[in-house]
Amino acid sequence: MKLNVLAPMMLLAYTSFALGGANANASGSHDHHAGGHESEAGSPAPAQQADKTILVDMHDTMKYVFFDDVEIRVGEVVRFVVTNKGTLQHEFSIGNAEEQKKHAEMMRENPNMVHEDGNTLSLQPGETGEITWRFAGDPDVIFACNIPGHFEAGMYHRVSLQTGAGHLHDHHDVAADADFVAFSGLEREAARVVTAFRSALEAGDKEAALKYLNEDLTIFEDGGVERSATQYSMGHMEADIAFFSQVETTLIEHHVEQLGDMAVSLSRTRVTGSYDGEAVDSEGMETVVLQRKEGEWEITHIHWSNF
Ligand SMILES: [Cu+2]
Repeated sequence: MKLNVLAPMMLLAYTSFALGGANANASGSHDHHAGGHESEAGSPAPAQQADKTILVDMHDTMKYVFFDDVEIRVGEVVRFVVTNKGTLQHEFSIGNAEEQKKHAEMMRENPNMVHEDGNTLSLQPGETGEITWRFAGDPDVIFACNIPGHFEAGMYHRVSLQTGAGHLHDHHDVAADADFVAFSGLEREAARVVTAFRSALEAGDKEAALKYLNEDLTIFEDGGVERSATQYSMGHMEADIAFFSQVETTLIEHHVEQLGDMAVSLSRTRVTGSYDGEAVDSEGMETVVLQRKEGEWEITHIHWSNF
């Protein structure tokens, strides 16, 4: 919500830059696109015609993080302000499924080509760029990074455009699936603490793991309660370390919200492999509450469940 407040300010800041639109970007390297690159999914538009602005982060985890619901109607003009949060180059390209497939093939054949068509933003690490797009035509739209290997690693986001006016929820289930974002807020400091704690458990480093726990924390686990870091270290912790160091855990979903000096982390993991000779294939859910004390984030509550 806070990010939305920034949008009008940023709009002012970008107006002069955006007047040239996508054509200005394209003119240097692709003369045949100088008239504006048409796509089955629509065409570039001037930023001042935008009906709304959507902020997007790109991460080396091959994920786009959208800071607003990606509910777009056919005919709507949307301005995307995109930041590359990673250490690799990434793209934010708009097209329909067929175009994105072709684009990916082209990039594979010619990995060093710089893509500056009107439908593609190509950003270096740390860079922010923007693209304003009028969605018209094919309602099956894919945002994709076509750097070789990235699309294949899951760096795309598919949306079905809403048709007609005022019927946003006609296709609610479909839209909910298409807009599902599995990872959000992972750039936050509190998210790093949760990840570091998990890594320490997996590495079997009890001392490192304990550094992230507030002494007065509460842990709910398997129907039991532990009411301090000391109690945990003398209780379940050994078993948790033994378990996590033997199995393979894969994050399915992870969201971190930070509100002042409090943060909440919600995650789901897939746990596979074997533990003490028994095959394991289960899902774990974890809720972690953190507090910031003297500038440092500490875990004050954990709730784990497995099924
Ligand atoms: Cu990428």
